[in-house]
Parts: sequence; structure tokens; C-alpha cells
Amino acid sequence: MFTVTTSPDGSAVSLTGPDGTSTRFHAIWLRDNSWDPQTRAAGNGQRLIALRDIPAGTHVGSAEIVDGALKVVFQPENKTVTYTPEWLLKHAYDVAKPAESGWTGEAIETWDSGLMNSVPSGDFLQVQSEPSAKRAWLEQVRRYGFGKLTDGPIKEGALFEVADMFGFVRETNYGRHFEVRTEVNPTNLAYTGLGLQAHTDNPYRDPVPSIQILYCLESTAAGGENMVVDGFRAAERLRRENSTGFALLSKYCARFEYAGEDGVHLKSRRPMIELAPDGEIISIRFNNRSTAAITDVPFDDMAGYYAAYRRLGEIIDAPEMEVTFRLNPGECFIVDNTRVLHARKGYSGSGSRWLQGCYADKDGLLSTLAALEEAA
Ligand code: NM2
Ligand code: OGA
Ligand code: ZN
Repeated sequence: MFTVTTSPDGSAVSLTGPDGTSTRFHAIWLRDNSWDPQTRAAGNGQRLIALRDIPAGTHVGSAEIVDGALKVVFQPENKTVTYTPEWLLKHAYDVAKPAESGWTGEAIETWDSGLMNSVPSGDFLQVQSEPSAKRAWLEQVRRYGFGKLTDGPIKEGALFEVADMFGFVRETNYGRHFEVRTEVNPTNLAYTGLGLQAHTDNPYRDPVPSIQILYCLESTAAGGENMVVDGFRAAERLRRENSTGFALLSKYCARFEYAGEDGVHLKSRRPMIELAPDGEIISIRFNNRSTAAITDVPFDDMAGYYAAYRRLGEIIDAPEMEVTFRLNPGECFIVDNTRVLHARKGYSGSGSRWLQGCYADKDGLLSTLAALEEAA
């Protein structure tokens, strides 16, 4: 059974659950989170009112448990609203928060090369056609920040079918999609046979595309294996080793730039390790090819900043951090481009290598997953 007590001035209530733990809620918070039909539209659930419609002096006139639900009368509106304890506990904010910066959210799990034996993957046709397979694959992508699909069609444009499984293509100056293969006058080093250090794509864009799909159509050239590295794990490792260096990379903005084709000059000013105001790691930007002159670090911190940047690069390059695989025609992988870095080994000689790539966004992917979870 739940019990409720109201603070003497009515500014908050305290809900105590069957296990004896109590959680407090402010009157203004409760009132703003009413789900009655005057506050929220019945169909789409959007809030019909603004905060200005709720009196600043809102307080709890009375609060009681009736038939297992919390019933609150707010004054001066004299408005009665009921809440289920389940909804309240799910949205409780009177709970301990991580004190240290550099924490990661509950839905994710950071990894290193140990993940080699269980690379997140799914079967193209199953994920495409079976909601349970799609859900399982997207859950892995949310948890680990990347996922492979195997046994897909070996045909141009198949990558759009992958994007359609969870979201929408993000078109850029590189096109709705791009051909990743060796070109004669490459507008980007990705369009050569050079190896590419583990990187996030398009750090010079703001916002960055948060999903990348790379789909293999040909792969007979020697070399060209792909590697992925968990940027959040790399940041955690840097913080453990050298918290000052971690702080420098998150405190100061780096600069990124791309001007490899006519009519395009993309620039951004963002940190390599981006933290939320409460210290959660929210994104990594790391790309040796596109880092511009860094000018936002004060003179006295620049040497330390470069030492931390170097060390982050060493951690990213360390074999024990990377998961390696070779894409065969009809196989692809997607990465959370705000977290997981991707790399490729150089390739040359006879034979060919051809991938098609495109960008999409993670909010859409997470939305598709949440809807599948809610439907189950
Ligand atoms: N391409 C493949 O972010 C980058 O510049 C990496 C992106 C050219 C779209 C390559
Ligand atoms: C890219 C890239 C990797 C590859 O196109 O952004 O990193 O395997 N390509 O060719
Ligand atoms: Zn890339």
C-alpha cells in the first residue's frame, strides 16, 4: 500500500511505497504533469496549456490515496487530479544522481575487443520483416552503438531498405547516399584506398548525422577490413587514467572543417568529448582528417590539451579496444556516429572494393524501437 503526506505549506507531497521508501514531489511539478483532458489533449497527449496558465502560488490543498491512486486537490485552482503511483515512481526525481562527470546512461553498455565473439548482428530479411527480430536488433544497436546485418541483397540502393527499417535518410552535400570506392580526384580521403583511422563522420557538421550505414556491394581487394571502437569506453578509460586530460577535452571546443568540394565549407566548434550539464557523456567527435586549427584552448592549457588528445588517440588505436570484421557483399553495418568510431584498413592491388553509405538519425531509430517495445 502507498501512503501520502503533505508538507505543512503544501509545496510538496511525499509518497511512501510498500517497501517503506519515500519519494517527494513538488506541487508545481505535479500540477504541470497532470494528464486530465483540460491539461493534455486526449488523442495525441500534447499539453494544451502553458506554465503561465498554472498559478505561481500553486500548492497542495489536500492529498490522499483513493483506490490505490494519489488524489490531489490543487489550490487556488481548486482542481482535482489523480495519478497512479506507478507513473509517479517511474518519473521520480527525488533520487540519488551520479556525482562524477563522465557517466553513461543506463540503456547503454560500453565495450572493448571482448565483444568480438558476440558482434551485434541480425539477418537482413528477418529484421526487415519480423517485428521481434527488428526489436532485438535495434536493442543491440541502442546498447552497443553499432550492429551488422548479414545476407542482404547484393544490389545498389539496398542501404535505403536498411534506413527504412528504422528511420529516414539524412541528405547532405555528399548526396542522399555516397559511393565509397577509389576515385580519381577524390573529394574526400574516404574515396581512396588509404586506411582510415577510427573516426566519427562529419564532425564538421552541427548537428552531426547520428547514424551512418555502410553497405558492401563488392569486396575482392586485399585489405579493407573494418574496425569499430566504442568512443564512450575510450573516454571512460581516459578519465580513469587522467581525469585532468578528460576535463580538458570536454571543457574546451575543438574545431572541425571540410572544404573538399566547390561550394562547400562546413565548420563546427564543439568539444571532442561532449558532456551534458550533469556530466553524462553525450557524444564523441574524433576525426584526424577533419580537425581544424584549435583556437579555443587558452595558451596555458594547450600543452595539456594536446597531451590528452594524443592519449585519447592512442586509446582509440589500441588493439584491445577494437572489434574487427570484414564486410562481404550483401552485408552492412550501422553505427551510432555520436558514440562509436569506425575505421578501415587500407586496400590496394587487384580486385575491387565498393560500399554504399548514407546517413540517418538516432532519434528516429530510438523512436522506432520504443514504439516496438510499447506495442509488445
Ligand atoms: N564521406 C564518406 O566525415 C568524413 O569526412 C568521412 C564521409 C565522404 C561521406 C567521410
Ligand atoms: C566512410 C568510411 C569506411 C570504409 O566512408 O565514412 O569511414 O570501410 N568508410 O570504407
Ligand atoms: Zn567514416
